Amino acid sequence: MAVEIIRVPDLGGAEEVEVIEIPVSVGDQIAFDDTIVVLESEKATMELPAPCAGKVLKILVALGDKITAEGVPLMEVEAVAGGEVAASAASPSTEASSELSSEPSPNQSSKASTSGSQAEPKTAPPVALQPLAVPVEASSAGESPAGESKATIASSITSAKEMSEVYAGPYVRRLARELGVDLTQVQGSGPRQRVLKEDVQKFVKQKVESAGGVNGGAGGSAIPAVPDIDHARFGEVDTLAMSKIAKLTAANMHRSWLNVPHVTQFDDADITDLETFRKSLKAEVEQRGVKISPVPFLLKACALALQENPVLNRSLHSDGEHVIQKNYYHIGMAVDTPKGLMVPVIRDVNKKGIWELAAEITELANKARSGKLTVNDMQGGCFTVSSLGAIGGRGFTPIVNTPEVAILGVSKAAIQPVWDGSEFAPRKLLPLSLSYDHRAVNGGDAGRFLTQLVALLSDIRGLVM
Ligand code: CAO
Repeated sequence: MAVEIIRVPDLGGAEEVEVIEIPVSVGDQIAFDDTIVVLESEKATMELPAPCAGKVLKILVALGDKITAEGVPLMEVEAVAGGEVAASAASPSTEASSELSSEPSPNQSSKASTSGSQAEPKTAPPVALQPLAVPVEASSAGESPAGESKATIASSITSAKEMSEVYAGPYVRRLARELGVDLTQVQGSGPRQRVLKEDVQKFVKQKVESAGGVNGGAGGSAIPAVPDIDHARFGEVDTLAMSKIAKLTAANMHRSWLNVPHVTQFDDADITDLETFRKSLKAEVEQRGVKISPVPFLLKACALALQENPVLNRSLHSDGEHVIQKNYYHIGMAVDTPKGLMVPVIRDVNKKGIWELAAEITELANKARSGKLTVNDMQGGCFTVSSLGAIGGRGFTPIVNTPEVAILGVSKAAIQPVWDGSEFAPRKLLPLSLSYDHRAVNGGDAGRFLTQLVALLSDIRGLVM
């Protein structure tokens, strides 16, 4: 491995340049073309690319050093074995104009000097520095940064507007591009508000923190995107359009999932007696022509439990200072339709009897399935019941239907052995899962609600009294 000394190339006519950034440290592995030093003249900023790959052994200049001539040694690099010194020292966006030799040629004499640096110049590599970022005052009237006569403005600066708005070098611009940072949003802390690498890093850190990534701040959207996959590479696929309802449901679920700190609590209600009672209604069901499933009992029990546990009958106010206590008991009921999930709302459930509720459930479910629900039918809910009992499953964690603060998931009831104190008895247990917004509802509130709900369903006298 050869030790290469990287030197300042031709200053392109500038009388003095200042070392304003050193984006590498001793010990860093650098690749060919990596930016190793950024220099600034009176009118332009110049980024020096590494002419070889290797390990930084010594940095021979310091921030603030003034360089007045070419040839000043900048860095000692242990070049990788077999790695040749690059034929170009120009920026990646410009053509090489000549060779930047890491070793001074014998007939080259030192013309360079620095102030504040310990380095002594030895050679003058014959390559022009390219001005890559232009300070505000040099960017007007289409004037090229004339002090650097051979200079061209790098293509990384794409518009005059950008040039006049942001004062930053290509290294910083590239870093910003890689991190998706809009440089016009970044406050520069360098000379003449030049945006430095540290400014971009600080900006990203602040964004991450304000998005809740580190300090748990409120809101934010720093969510990594799911990569797009070409599924057809793995087999035959069809791309189907989503229905309006499916798109709306997806948006609502996403919003709730991102905004609401969910907790889900589980319990089983012993509905053996409820089921016996329900089956005893068979003749009346036929006579009235109204079908009764466990769902109207569930709605009624929820309304009563909400009355006793008003914390679950609230919505959070958007000002973050208040909650809205609802003194009515309108309950949404999730309906599975061919076009997607719909949630019609049954109003004043606490004031209605089981037959009335059963009739309304059937009517609203039919309207949902035939696409006849009105907007009004789906507004004003305080709480939602999602019953998958007829479909199956032992439990699930429903997503709160915001701005409500709680939702009840109902799974399939099944007969199970229950210890009654002296023996196991076959009882019909209904699995319940209560998800709630932990910003509005504490575990104690949810526990009391669910315990009361279980009690009401297990002894339906409480429901009808
Ligand atoms: N356990 C066991 N059986 C149950 C049950 C339960 N928890 N709940 C209902 N059933 C039975 C009923 O007893 C009835 O059977 P019988 O006629 O033998 O008595 C049958 O299932 C009726 O089911 P149903 O679906 O016709 O009526 P329902 O009143 O139970 O439910 C409705 C109405 C609208 C809630 C339901 O049809 C529905 O759409 N559920 C899906 C909700 C949903 O998709 N939730 C997920 C949302 S989040 O993705």
